[in-house]
Amino acid sequence: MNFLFLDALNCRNKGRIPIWLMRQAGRYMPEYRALREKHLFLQMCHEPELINEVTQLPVRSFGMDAAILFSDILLIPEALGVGLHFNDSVGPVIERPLASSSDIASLPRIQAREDLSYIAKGIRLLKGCLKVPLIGFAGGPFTLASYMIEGKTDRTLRKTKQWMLRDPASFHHLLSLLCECIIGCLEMQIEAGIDAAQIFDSWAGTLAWPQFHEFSLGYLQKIVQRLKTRCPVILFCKGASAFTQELASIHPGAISFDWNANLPALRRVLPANIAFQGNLDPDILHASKSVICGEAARLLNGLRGDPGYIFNLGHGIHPDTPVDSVRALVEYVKEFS
Ligand code: 1CP
Repeated sequence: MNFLFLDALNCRNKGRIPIWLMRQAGRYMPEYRALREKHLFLQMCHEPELINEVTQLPVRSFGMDAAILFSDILLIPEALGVGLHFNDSVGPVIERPLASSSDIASLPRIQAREDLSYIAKGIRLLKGCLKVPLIGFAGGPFTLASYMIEGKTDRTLRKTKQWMLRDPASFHHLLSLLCECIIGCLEMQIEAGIDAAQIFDSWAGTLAWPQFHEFSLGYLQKIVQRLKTRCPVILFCKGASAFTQELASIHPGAISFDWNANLPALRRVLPANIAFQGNLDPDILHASKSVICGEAARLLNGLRGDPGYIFNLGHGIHPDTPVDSVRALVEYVKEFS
């Protein structure tokens, strides 16, 4: 078993810096595209054998130091009955987006262990064969609420923020309901064997500072408090560097930063017992090998010897990323000393 990732997450890594990449199992990999020719994305998420196979693809091809469960944050909204499909050109589509507070009131109560049991089955299969730690995950309440209201990816989140400001009580009602579903889903994943959990509150960075406190942070705190004694929790928000102090104040195991952050400088303001992850710009993987290694070296040199640093991208790998660039990056980070 390779423990580098877990040691770093516990801020006691004395070996080389571990690496894994957000969206490491995805369309940039030829083996993934071959499977996608035979199955719809959602079928792949629902089928434990395929969860097992796809999760392992990047670990086998590149020697990543951690595996992230092949799944999606939108499986909770799907279980809540709002209808979900993935369109190759527009991405996720929620078929019946929430439009009023009565839509929230009529959402069913779900039990993760029953309604999302296929995820636990996939985790159990993986735990029988993986030689690296397994990261489970869920979306953050604000990010899930935004998909359920917008109906698709829309970086402005105008409908969501207008609802939040017009009727904060019903918006909080939705966030509370989602928070319980997320905790239930992650407790199920922990019982099935994940070694760490990452919360993707990807779109919380669109919030103003007081809004972030009110509509994201308090719910993230509840999730961290409920889970942290059972498994380390990593928080990811795009734009998190503006909220570093706030995220640190809820004592997660680690914070994952996007590429805006000056990571070596942030390390100096983060408590030493919080690990941190990131933050190479995924676009750099489209540059030449020497630029990729040069940018990786800049980060690695700035954080050399830090017992709580995990190398990653600042957000997910783009589907058109050259596979040889990913290989070159992973080899470079693993050989760096
Ligand atoms: O084959 C395909 O067409 C599907 C592409 C794909 C994949 C491989 C989607 C659709 N989701 C995933 C897997 C996925 N999603 C993982 C797996 C583990 C990994 O390899 O990292 C994870 C962690 C996610 C999480 C996820 N899904 C997030 C949060 C992370 C982030 O990027 O901020 C979000 C917002 C989603 C929604 C989603 N699922 C898929 C798409 C295209 C999107 C929209 C994301 C966007 O618009 O950027």
